[in-house]
Amino acid sequence: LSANNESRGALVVFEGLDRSGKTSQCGRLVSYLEGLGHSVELWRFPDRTTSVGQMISAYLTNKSQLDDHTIHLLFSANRWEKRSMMETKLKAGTTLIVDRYSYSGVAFSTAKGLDFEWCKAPEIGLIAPDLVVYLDITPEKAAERGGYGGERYEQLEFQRKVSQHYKLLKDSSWKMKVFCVDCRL
Ligand code: NYM
Repeated sequence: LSANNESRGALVVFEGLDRSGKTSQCGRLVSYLEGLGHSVELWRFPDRTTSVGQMISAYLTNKSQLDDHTIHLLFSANRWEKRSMMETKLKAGTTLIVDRYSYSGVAFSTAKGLDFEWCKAPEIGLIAPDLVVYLDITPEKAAERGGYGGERYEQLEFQRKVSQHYKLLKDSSWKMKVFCVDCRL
C-alpha cells in the first residue's frame, strides 16, 4: 500500500484494556467520519464470525481449553484471514476503524508469560496501521465500569499485567504510531 496514495483509506486502530471504552469511541469516530462524507467501516478483532473466530470465541467463553501458544496463533490467523479484504477496502478508499489488532495479540499473550519476540513474529506482514489510539485507563478504573462480561482475561489481576505489557509495547516502538488518550476521568 502506498502511503502517498491520497485515495487510499486510513487504517486506524483502537487499543486498550477491556472496558476502556474502545467500542464506544470507535462507533463515535465512524459516525463522525460518515458525517463528513467519508467511506468508513467499523471492524473488530477477534472477528468471531469466521470459523477461526468461532474457535477463539469458544476459548474466550471457557467452552474450550487451548494451549497459550495455540490461541495466540489463532488470534493472529484471524487477522491474516481478513488481510486481503482489508487491503482491498483500503485501496478502494475506505477508511477502517478497527477495535483491537496486533497490539492486543502481543499485550495479552506476553501478559501470560509468552516470549515477546515469539508473539510478534506472526504479525509480521499484516498491514501496519496509520495510527493506533491507545485509550489509557487504569485497570482499577476500568473494572469499576459496569463490571466485566465474565469472559476469560476479564479479571483485575490479569488486566494489571496486560496494562504493563501494553506499556512495554508502546515503549518498544513496535510498528506503532501511538496516540494516547487519557481516559481516567
Ligand atoms: N484478545 C484480542 C487477545 O488476547 N488477543 C488478540 O489478538 C485480540 C484481538 O480477546 N479480552 C483478547 C482481548 C479481549 C478478548 O476481545 C476479546 P473483545 O474486544 O472483548 O471482543
